[in-house]
Amino acid sequence: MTHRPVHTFALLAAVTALAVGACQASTPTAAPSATAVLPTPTPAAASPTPTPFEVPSFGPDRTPPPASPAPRLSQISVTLQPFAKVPGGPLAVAAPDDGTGRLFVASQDGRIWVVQKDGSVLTDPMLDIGNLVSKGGEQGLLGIAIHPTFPTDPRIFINYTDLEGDSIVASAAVSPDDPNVLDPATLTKLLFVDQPYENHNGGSVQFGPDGKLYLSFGDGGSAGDPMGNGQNLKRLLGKILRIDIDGDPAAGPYVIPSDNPYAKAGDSALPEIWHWGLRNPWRMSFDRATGDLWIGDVGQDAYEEVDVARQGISNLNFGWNIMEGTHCFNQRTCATTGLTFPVSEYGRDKGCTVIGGYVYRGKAYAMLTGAYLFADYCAGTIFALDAATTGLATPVQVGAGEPGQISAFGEDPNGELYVTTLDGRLWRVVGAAR
Ligand SMILES: [Ca+2]
Repeated sequence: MTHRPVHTFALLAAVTALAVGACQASTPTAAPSATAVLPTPTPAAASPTPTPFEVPSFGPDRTPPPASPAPRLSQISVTLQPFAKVPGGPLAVAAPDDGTGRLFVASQDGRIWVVQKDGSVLTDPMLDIGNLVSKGGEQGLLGIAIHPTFPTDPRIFINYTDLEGDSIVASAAVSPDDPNVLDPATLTKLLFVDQPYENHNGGSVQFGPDGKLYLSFGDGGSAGDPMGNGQNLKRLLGKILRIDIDGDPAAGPYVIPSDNPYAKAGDSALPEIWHWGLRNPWRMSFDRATGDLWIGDVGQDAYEEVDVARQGISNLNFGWNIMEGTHCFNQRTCATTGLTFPVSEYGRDKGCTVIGGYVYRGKAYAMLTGAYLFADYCAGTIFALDAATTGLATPVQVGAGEPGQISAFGEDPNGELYVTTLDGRLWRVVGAAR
């Protein structure tokens, strides 16, 4: 098969002059037929058994809301209300649940900004690691998460590409002298992942309801996953990882939770792996009401997809690079046994790079409750799904944002949502009936 044109994650490339070689698409070839008949599935190696883990109670402000009717997606609209201006290409939001109303916004250029509850932005960044970070294209400071017990535990966690283009997960602690400063002297590297190409770095960092740290990594880049990382359990690329950062420091920078599916796999699989078969899971989130993990996995040439792992389920193989969405990608070996299909997908008629969002659980816009909101970077479209969907759901357009700019969603302690755009703005998500 001829070399496929490289889609996509044009994200970020749009805001930099950096022309990543792999992003210079050749003449597109015909997309795989949407009606292609799947070959007879061949038996897969031992199909993984989803493993439940125990989820502790959600805490006083994490009480699941009472059962509510399914969101009426055709009757809601979402608009973006300007809230703050954030320099450097904002692309990730974390909110400390400490009563201050602050938001910590990470920008691609290596800075973290403090946005106060009135939308003003502190003059000095909370942290500036611009001198440690490769920037442009899909590289940079890519993710941020705050320790669940913050500020008792003063650490925040970040994922960035270093000057060699490799991925680093690190922590830094808030200064005891200033709650708006992360002490650079406390910067501690936790995890290193070699990146063979510049694109598909993933980069999302989230704490689960179980208090463990979840990390998303893309397949390593180029196009079509030439190294086969997505399906290789001996690589951290193309995976969601789960680590425990509250272990005994003497045991190392993190420890492997004993209930990780490959915790005791020896040489056959890496113990950090939680889910696999992903291409570029740029943004992911947990539904605070259910504990479900939602993943926006950026597609290759034809299909963008949304994946979900219901609460407590591990070891799902989301199919890349055997499948792109629900369609065979590698036609010669399209063995679908054991694969988990997306809960939603869309084609090039609707966009080209999915930006994973959040299930709305706030109080301000009841009509959005239970809707998973996400976006397409290229089109600027805001989509919704019923978070309780049990089949393949068609995304419903509920709004329009900034084409070529939407980089992420964020959630505050009240469950209200935000959107970042690479042109330097933070927006509030506002719901209405239509
Ligand atoms: Ca998939």
